Amino acid sequence: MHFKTYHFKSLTSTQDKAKGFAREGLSNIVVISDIQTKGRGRFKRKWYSSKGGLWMSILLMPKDVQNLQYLTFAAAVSVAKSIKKSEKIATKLKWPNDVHYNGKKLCGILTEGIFGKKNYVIIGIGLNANQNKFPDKIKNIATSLRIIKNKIVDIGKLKENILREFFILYNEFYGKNKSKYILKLWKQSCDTLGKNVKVIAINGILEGEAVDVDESCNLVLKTKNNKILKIIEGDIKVRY
Ligand code: BT5
Repeated sequence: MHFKTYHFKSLTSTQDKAKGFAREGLSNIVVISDIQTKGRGRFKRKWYSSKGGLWMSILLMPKDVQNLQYLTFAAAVSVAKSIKKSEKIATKLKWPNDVHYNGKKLCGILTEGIFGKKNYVIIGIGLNANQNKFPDKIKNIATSLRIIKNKIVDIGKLKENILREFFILYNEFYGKNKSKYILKLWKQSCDTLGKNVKVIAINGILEGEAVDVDESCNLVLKTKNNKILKIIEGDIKVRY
């Protein structure tokens, strides 16, 4: 698929810029910014976006907008594969939207939909690449490729690889009845399954074994009393 890339020095958020393009009726656009002054995560949380990271958003107009979580998974798989390829680092995926290394967050993904006469989707990828330190608030939970490798990495090459991998998955496997393959790939690199997790869901904290991620991308949790629960969204804490 043909897409156009726009690279900025500074933006509030690449998601916002991509939304602006969507308002103009445009799609198949990749927005990148060296820094973000108002980078965000899920539930309006702050995403620290200093210079050195790869901050990008992919704006698409998919036919199928039934389950956007598959796009989050496709992005996570693409990031992990690209890091493996260019940096030889084996990362793991954590439900629902993280790529991590030894339990520290390396990359977060934010998928947002704009629904109306036309439906747009914006997949935001935030990858800590060349930062060598983090603000106090996240220094114990975040890491970067530079910290892991102790050297500067080639962000341009990573970006190219991630986009190539992502568009292969999007073009060939995203959509009705096809997305299972994305889930399969995601599960192969996920290390949440089989572990005891604490789920911080919208309506409270739950504990149990993460037994599966189902075809709607929900986390399937087995509690101590053998109850099966499906978690649609939330955060999980896994002990590594
Ligand atoms: C995410 O949210 O992980 C999605 C992050 C998406 C960022 C990209 S960058 C390009 C695009 N433009 C944007 O404005 N956003 C997207 P969530 O799962 O809610 O995680 C947010 C939490 O991660 C925060 O509450 C912090 O605890 C932590 N955090 C913030 N900045 C971080 C960073 N740079 N590295 C690791 N963890 C971070």
